[in-house]
Amino acid sequence: MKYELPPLPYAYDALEPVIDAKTMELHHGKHHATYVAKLNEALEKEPSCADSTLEKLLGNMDAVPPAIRTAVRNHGGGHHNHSLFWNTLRPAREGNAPEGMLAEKIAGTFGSFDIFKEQFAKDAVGVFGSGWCWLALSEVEGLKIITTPNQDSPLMQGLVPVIGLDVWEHAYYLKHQNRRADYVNGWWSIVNWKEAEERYGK
Ligand code: MN3
Repeated sequence: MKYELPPLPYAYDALEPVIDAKTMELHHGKHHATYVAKLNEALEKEPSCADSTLEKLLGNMDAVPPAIRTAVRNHGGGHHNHSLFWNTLRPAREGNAPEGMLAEKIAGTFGSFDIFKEQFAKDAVGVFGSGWCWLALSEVEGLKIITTPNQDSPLMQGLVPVIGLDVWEHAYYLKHQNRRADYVNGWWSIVNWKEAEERYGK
């Protein structure tokens, strides 16, 4: 199966002022498109992987043939991470917060939504180099905050990503330069919690 760059569910400028249109254009149209192209290129070399889903490949990296394992890790992870990222964003609004069951679980797990935000932001800002910060679901431990380097997916640790924040410099540098904390802080207003809740429910 050939993977395709999914269209954004909103316009390039929809996430202004947190994420500027130019960043979105490059991030989606160049960075994400490259992950898709290189993932396809790798999979063409290994027809044995053709019938698997990307989730299955990422969830069992040891089963991926060594010849394409690094490519699947980087570009398959990149495609999966970014597809999730775009879908869990929405235009900014004040007082943006989860509702319903996910809100209850976050409060129950971390103490309150504010404590969760504080802990998540600290971990996101603290990622050294390029990577991601996630709210992920473990079958055993429930909700947890984790970070991953590069394009590693929580699926590689047997966790299901609920929301993720891309903290690679390409995600924020044009607008925020070195101020990653400003980007993280602004991101709270554009999280699509409705989508996150649906993901959590599944
Ligand atoms: Mn990115």
